[in-house]
Amino acid sequence: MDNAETGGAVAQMQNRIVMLADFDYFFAQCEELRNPTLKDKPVVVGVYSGRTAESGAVSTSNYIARKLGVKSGLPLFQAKRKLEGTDAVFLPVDHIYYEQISDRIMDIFREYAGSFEQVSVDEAYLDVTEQVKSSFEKAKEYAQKIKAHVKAEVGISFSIGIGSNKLVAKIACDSQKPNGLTVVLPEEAKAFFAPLSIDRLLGVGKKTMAKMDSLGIKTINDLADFDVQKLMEIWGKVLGVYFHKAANAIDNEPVHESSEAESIGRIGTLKQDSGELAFILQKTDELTADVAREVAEKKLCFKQVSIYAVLTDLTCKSRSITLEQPAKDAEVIKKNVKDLLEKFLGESPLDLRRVGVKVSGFSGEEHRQKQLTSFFQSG
Ligand code: DGT
Ligand code: CA
Ligand code: CA
Repeated sequence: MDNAETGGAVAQMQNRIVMLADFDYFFAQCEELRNPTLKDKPVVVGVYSGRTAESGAVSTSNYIARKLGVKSGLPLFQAKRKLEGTDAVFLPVDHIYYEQISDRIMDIFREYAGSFEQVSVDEAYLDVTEQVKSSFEKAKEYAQKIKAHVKAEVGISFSIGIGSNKLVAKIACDSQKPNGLTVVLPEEAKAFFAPLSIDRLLGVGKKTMAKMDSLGIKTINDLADFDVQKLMEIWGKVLGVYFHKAANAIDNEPVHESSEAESIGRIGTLKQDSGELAFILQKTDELTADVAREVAEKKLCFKQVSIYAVLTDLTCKSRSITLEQPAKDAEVIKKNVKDLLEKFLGESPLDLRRVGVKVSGFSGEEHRQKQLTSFFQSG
């Protein structure tokens, strides 16, 4: 290999362009999407623990509610108190609906990305190096195009951070929400990180933060300047080196389609509300066929089968069963869905409006391979 070639390979590694997209106030935005009259009201999506009508915590809230002090994690009774006298709307989480919207957006992202990695229901990395020919200027326009596409097709807004690696993209994205678009050029990254608190780095939790604080490390700049040998003595080689590199905005982790779905599911609306097993099974059989097809494509085996039911009062219920042996066939899904549904219908006083089928607890050749790879990468 001659010098020019080696130089080229290094340059290519250095000129990566990575985006992190994070959907704005996601669960609450989904609720606004299905009911636009919510948009000018405080909206709180809560996880109701079910013991009393008031017990539970805020999952997320829209920005109107946030301005009034209602944020993720706040107990619901406190949220109610803070929003007393307003026309606030409280809603229960509807994960299936949010996942459906998320899936549609992720599919659009895939069209734009060279490599793609979904991190959670509302976050994904896109490596767009080739698509924008290593130009940050083009990357910014490209991001605007993706935002406009998703807004027009799905109706959801999100924030994007752009940087030369995943870490910079993530920190850039967090710096400006909602509907943000933040570009941090490679030569700006260290200065951009410098004043931030160390807990902005992945892996710095409360305990690590307290320890670093006792060493006089408060900002990312303090950490970047701290002797890497000492970091390694305290946290071990892997973590010590990671902290040092992260503080210096260095991150070589590739964007890769991760072991992806932890579950595969489909949901559909019944032609009419119903509590009748045979009628509902027509729908679940259709959904099962789709689920089984995806399971086969991905060469997976599953150990859990679940049903979802959205009732006429719009509450959402689910039931699951764990199989004795991992399975991969549609017939296994069908049989268990039928058993679960039969039992559920016997207990439910209300008819069903929508119904869903899901499998999870995956194993299988590809799944095992991916787990091994990610184990060695993280070690
Ligand atoms: P953002 O990104 O600041 O505009 O707002 P979100 O709501 O999208 O927040 P994010 O990205 O941290 O979380 C994505 C979703 O995860 C959010 O819509 C609801 C859920 N979530 C976040 N924090 C909590 C929490 O503390 N408890 C529960 N139950 N769910 C949470
Ligand atoms: Ca978000
Ligand atoms: Ca997020």
